[in-house]
Amino acid sequence: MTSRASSDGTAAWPPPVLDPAGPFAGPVNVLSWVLFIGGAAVLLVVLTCLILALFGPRRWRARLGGQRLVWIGGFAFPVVVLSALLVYGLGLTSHLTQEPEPGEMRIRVTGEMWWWRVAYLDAQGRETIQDANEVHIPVGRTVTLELESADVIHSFWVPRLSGKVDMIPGRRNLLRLQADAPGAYGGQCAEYCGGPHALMGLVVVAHDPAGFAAWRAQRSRPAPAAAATAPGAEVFARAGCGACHTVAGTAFNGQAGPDLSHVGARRTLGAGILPNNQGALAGWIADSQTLKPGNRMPAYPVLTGQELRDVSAWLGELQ
Ligand code: HEC
Ligand SMILES: [Cu+2]
Repeated sequence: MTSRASSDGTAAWPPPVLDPAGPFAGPVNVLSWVLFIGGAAVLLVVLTCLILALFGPRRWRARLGGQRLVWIGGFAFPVVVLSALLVYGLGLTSHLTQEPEPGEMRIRVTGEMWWWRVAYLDAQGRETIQDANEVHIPVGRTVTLELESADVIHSFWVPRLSGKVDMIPGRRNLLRLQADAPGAYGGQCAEYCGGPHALMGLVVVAHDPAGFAAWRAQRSRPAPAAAATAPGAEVFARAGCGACHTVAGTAFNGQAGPDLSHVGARRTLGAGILPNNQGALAGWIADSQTLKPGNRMPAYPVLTGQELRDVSAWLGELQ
């Protein structure tokens, strides 16, 4: 089994589902409990009726055997209860998927088999910062995600920060989220999308306002161009990694895989499945097919130990 990136305290795995950490996750939590408790109460009543109908006194058995019960318990009750729950649920959660208010921060997250493409948008909706598998937000502010898919249906789900919304090819779905406290919040693709679907995780990192401003300033600066002369960069070029990966400030501009311009700063590798360090980087590059079977990056058994050390050291420095 692959070890999830939880042991180093970056983001709890699996992400706790009934532990809201923001104003959009709160109503989902309330609705969940209403449904659990309501469902349990109905089950209890149904089982009681069943036991009475089978083993109860004759008078009860006669009553439970009549047509009246079918009309009331089998028709009127479900229609009333389910309609009420639908209206209640929609009222409680409709603001989660509203259009963003003017000035609200927007981030586009695109589901890919089996990772997440992330782009921060400016006020005009143009993509500014590019990233992958990690979403950075400021604490206490509402952020609207534009959820899209590049291939099949995925589902974006960071349970502590908001609800769960499908990412559908050719559509743009909205989901708002907000974190009350700084920290790393785990997420998971929640719609079966083939092969390594269960290994398609992500992390949302909430920064205090100053930390977020620093993060954004650092990401907005152009990358230093000299990075491309290191031995690791030569391995990267020789092995053809640039066909699929972009590294800002170099000629590598592939689009098929995650942007690696700041891969060294990520908390995880392989979309949430491994804690990020140089050993994990080297292990991933040598044989990601063992760590995440079926993913779309080939294994590189041809690389020597030295080449793996060089390329992983170089990538680790891309902060
Ligand atoms: C055919 C395209 C392709 C090539 C060539 C390729 N990769 Fe990848 N790479 C991917 C894809 C796709 C992923 C995402 C895998 C996943 O998580 O499902 C990935 C993931 C990664 C990651 C993890 C990124 C993250 O944030 O999780 C690293 C690091 C990486 N590749 C490095 C390399 C290096 C180094 C090479 C060359 C030796 C290379 N890749 C060659 C497609 C490619
Ligand atoms: Cu998915």
